[in-house]
Amino acid sequence: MVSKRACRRRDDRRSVAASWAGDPIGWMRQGNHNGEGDLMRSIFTQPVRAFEGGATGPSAEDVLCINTIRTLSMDGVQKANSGHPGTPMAMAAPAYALWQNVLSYDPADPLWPNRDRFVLSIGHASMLIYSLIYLAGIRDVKHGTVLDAPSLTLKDLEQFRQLDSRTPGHPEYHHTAGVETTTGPLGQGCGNSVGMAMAEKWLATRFNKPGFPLFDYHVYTFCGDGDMMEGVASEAASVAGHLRLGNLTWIYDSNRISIEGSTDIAFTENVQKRFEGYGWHVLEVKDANDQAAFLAALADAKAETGRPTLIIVHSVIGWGAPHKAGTASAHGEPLGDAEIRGAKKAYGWPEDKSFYVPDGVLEHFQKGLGARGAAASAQWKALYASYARDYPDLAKEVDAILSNRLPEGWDKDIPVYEPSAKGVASRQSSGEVLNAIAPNFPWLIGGSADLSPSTKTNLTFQGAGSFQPPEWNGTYGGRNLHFGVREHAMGSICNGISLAGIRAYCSGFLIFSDYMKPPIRLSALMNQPVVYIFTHDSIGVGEDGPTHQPIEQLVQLRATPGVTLIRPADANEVAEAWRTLIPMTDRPSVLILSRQNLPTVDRTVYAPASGLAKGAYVLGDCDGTPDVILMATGSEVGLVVSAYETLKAEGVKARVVSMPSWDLFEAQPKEYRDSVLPPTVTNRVAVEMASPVGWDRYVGLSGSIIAMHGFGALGPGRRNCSRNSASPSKPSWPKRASRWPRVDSWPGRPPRGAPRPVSVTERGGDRLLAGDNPP
Ligand SMILES: Cc1ncc(C[n+]2csc(CCOP(=O)(O)OP(=O)(O)O)c2C)c(N)n1
Ligand SMILES: [Mg+2]
Repeated sequence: MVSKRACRRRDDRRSVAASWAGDPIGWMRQGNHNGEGDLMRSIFTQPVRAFEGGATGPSAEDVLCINTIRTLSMDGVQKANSGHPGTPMAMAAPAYALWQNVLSYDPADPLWPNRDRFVLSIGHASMLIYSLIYLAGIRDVKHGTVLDAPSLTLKDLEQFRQLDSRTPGHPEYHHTAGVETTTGPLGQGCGNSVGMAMAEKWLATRFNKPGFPLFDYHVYTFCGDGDMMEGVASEAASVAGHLRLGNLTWIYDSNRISIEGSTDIAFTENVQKRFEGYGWHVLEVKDANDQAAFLAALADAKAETGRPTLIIVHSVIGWGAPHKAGTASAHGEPLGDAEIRGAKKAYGWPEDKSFYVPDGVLEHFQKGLGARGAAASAQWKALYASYARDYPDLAKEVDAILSNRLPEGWDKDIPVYEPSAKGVASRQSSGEVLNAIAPNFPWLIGGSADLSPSTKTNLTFQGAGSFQPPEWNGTYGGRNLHFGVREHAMGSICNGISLAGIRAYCSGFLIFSDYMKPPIRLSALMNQPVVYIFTHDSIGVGEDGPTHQPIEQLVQLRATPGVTLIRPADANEVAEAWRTLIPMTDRPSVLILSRQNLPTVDRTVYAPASGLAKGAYVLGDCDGTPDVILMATGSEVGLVVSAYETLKAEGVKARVVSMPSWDLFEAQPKEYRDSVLPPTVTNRVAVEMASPVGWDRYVGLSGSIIAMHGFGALGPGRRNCSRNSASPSKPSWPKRASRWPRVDSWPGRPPRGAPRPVSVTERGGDRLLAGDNPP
């Protein structure tokens, strides 16, 4: 017997009695997802029994499969002694119904391009997807090849959360075949799924031809209360509603429990109305175990092609656990032996067996999901073979997309810029280079968070078009994406687009990269080559004031493993930056661009911009060993070049190094790095209009860093930068190092209580001219 749970009521006047006639499961519960009506949950009035089948119920085999998922999940968490058992137990039934009856997925070919996508945005419920992957017999994939071996074995499930296991705590893309995206940070899977649905629309518009529906897959996302609370999911839902993505279905596990207990303490809004407001089609399934109702909702969702669908599914977390069902303690800790035995008893399961997979379960999956997926993928492959005969050029593109190759000649029109003292803003030259590449790279698509006139990322050539639904007089084949003012979703969506093989870029002001940290990090974790373009890269933004002046953003981005950051110094470095980053298809890149003009360096006098590919290079040099090395990135390279010229004229042996990418530089062999920054030359100055953190690595203990310690100041950009001698507009460098600018040489508003910055002089800057090379 399952004990009765204490009844928690929001309003005692409301009736808590509810009896669902004909409910085969034998538990009663009342309330809805909106916080309206009674909120009585997990009240068991009868023993929890396994499904009984019948007209609306699942078959005996189905029940066996569902309970196998539940018990594997419980056992996996218990053995690991950590994890989240409750939601896999509760959502096993809808997950099984979706996979077994609806999902178009061939377990024998997890790379089949037109497969439906399943995203587990509730990544903490990872045992759910691992159990499904195992039971469905999804094959393993290595380096883009499907192997004749399962992605997961029962042994892998037993290794849940262990070092080097195939079953990490949260599902990881590339690590476990069958996982479509890395999830765990709540809300991200939702954002990714919108990107995947957009990618499908784009692919269908470009490649589908009469009689050749090459791309018509559907994207299904399992999300929870946490996802519904996260802003990124709301932003993404708003985008999906606007874009009328009828190929997207979110299944919301409304168990009204999260870590701190009932969601009544923090989350009482009307989700249904919210999503209806976004333009979604909203359905409700009152009982997660009601297979018939859930399948009907899925059919309804599929039939609705003009709007995304949210299916709100009411469930009881930890369903079946005698004492923990419906409580937060079923969320994120092992159930314990007694609860596991009780739950197994309730399921009609052998209580003593662990990781038990009854005979016939694997076969049953093969009869449903397996057979349906195999037929669909075989049919698609035959279709594609005739498509390749009829449309060879388009098929070539599809092949390149699917194998992560670049189109031939993508870089043939990248411009070369003439020297110019006036120069051009790097955001401007970047826009020009992007527009020179994009016509030769048809699946390079992207946009901005409402800033494309400023970030210069609009594709302006004939036929580029805007990605909009036909209802808004647009086409899903457009290449300019309009994310609206939704930076966080923009990054998350771009990860989803990228996971479909399309090359995605997005843009905004560098200061607002703060709003995009999670998706950038996930791009790196998933090796997705999203291009992040951030303009207005320094205090040169001026009039907008300190709120808009990036200081610590470069440090954060440089500190993110796997992210390549490039801050080019002039138009030709911008061109080289694009030439370098596009072939990097295994990692995200971040391009940092100026708002203000930057002089275009005369490459007949200084070294060619192709040096950018190595991250740092000697731009201007002296004969013999330099007495001082000046290094900078982006807009500050112009400053150090003028300092270099001044010092040179004074007979000082100086070297100037342009250092657009620490990451690329660190990837060079030691000999190269030492040739640029010889270890014996310790008189070094680094200049960057941003936080000094990290530059110590290159200037050493005796070097100097001219950087920012405050938040910048309010004022026109030129004046902001030129209030002292370190001026891009009026460069004039003191002859004596003792008069070099202080470390916080640019005007700034230091945070209250911040320590006084140390001056260059104090750090040994006067040794620069004295030629004293301390060890
Ligand atoms: C962005 C983010 N914040 C916090 C967490 C930590 N966390 C993991 S699960 C969870 C609660 C999620 O609640 P819900 O989605 O309702 O899941 P359920 O308890 O129903 O399984 C939290 C806060 C996280 N994974 N991601
Ligand atoms: Mg919940």
